[in-house]
Amino acid sequence: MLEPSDIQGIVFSGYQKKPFATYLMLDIVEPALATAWLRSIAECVTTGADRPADTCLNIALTASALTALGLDRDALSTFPLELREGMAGSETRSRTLGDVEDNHPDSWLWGGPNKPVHVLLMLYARTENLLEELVAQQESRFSGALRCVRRQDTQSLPDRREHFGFADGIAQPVIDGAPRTGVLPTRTVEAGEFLLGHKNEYGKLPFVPNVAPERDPAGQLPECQTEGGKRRSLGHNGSYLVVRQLDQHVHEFWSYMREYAGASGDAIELAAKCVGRWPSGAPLTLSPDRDRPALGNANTFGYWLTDREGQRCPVGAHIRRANPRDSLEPDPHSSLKVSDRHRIMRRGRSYGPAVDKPWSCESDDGVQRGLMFMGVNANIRRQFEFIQQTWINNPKFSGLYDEVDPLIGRREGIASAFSIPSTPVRRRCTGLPRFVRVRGGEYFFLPGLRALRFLTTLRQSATDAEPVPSR
Ligand code: N7H
Repeated sequence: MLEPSDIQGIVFSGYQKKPFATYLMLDIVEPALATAWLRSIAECVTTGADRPADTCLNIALTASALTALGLDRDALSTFPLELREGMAGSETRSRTLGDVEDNHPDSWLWGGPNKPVHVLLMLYARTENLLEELVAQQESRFSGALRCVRRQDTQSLPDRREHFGFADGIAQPVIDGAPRTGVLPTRTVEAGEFLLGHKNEYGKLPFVPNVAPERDPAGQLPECQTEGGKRRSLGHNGSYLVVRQLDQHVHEFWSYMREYAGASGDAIELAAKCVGRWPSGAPLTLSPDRDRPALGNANTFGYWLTDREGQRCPVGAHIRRANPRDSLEPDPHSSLKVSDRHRIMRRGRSYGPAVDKPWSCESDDGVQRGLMFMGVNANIRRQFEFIQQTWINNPKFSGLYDEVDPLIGRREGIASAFSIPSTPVRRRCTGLPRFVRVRGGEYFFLPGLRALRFLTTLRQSATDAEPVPSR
């Protein structure tokens, strides 16, 4: 049984009924004040059991924040290396993620070595006014304790589109045992893929961050099952949040599509081949020749039976790389099992003003816009990083040999091509420019509510409080 009241709401919901959202990236300047602030915030966090009419608030913390709040080294060392190092923590990780050259953390607007953040405050509201009130209220609450490194407002685009003009947020894993609101019964994924302390797709209870029992004298945290009950589980009902600020170059994208489609071709069809869905969301594999908005929500499809070679949805299309479903070798059943071990719950939102009719966009207006990508997963290495490294940025993905994801794949050191299987011969687009640039990012711990409250008690008892770390 899941305990929604101990789980932050963002695990279960993208808060679509709250179309206005702002993300505040904060760093802790006064640890003792920050602890007091966190104590008051913990009571305002929206949980999976809440259905607030007007506003929602969720919070996530970096490894440096945990230290600043007084978590000892012993407990911190139980967090995975990815979290402890951070998204930009090593050159190896940056290369793994494709964060090199123009995407390198040195040039990020936040996160990375130059602008570290400790806390991510996610604020959502039903109206613009309610959001402004919420932001102002929060700013006055943390003032003196934390400093705002970056405020990122978001933008809900019409028809749930993202900036290139495609419907987004359609294919999401359904968590086994989660409160379902209006979701048709479908294939579910074990809760442990998105929540710590629960069984995952390997049928295992994976290792969970934990603390020594003497650090939790009041017994606020549950016993840690993987440690035979000898330690307390800090991770229980928590998760990890991957955040990446991705600028989108809409003009670049559509001028490439128009140029490559040629006078007799269809730029929208070519772009749909790159995405794997038509602008309405209709999957190419179900409707290969034209957009059919009636299929805009379709999500129960595979590739193996009808589209193994990618004649409908190219093997290298974005959605097929990000979730190959049943199309991996050796057979559809094993493939689905493998794919289910690399799912991610996408909770991102767009930022920057929408481009009117992006497909006919004639010039670059120079305005910053993009996607604040947010992915919830219980194992950053096996889920987000695997998708990014082994599927999206892998030139040898599924029988391909020298190309990467056409939308978001890296561009350095590879042919920057995209193959479209067709009869009698495949079509091949070359010289794809960079359509997306990484402008910031970080890995966060998304604590459960009990863990969040526990984190506000550490400084009262800590005698060995450490100074605020920069990372
Ligand atoms: Fe992607 N886009 O708008 O073109 N994505 N994505 N994504 N993406 C999807 O199925 C997009 C990014 C996934 O289960 C759709 O909801 C853009 C990252 C996954 O079939 C569209 C950016 C990662 C899926 C886009 C971006 C992913 C998916 C189809 C960056 C993970 C579900 C709508 C600016 C590393 C696949 C839908 C499935 C779908 C777009 C980034 C992952 C339209 C513009 C960084 C797992």
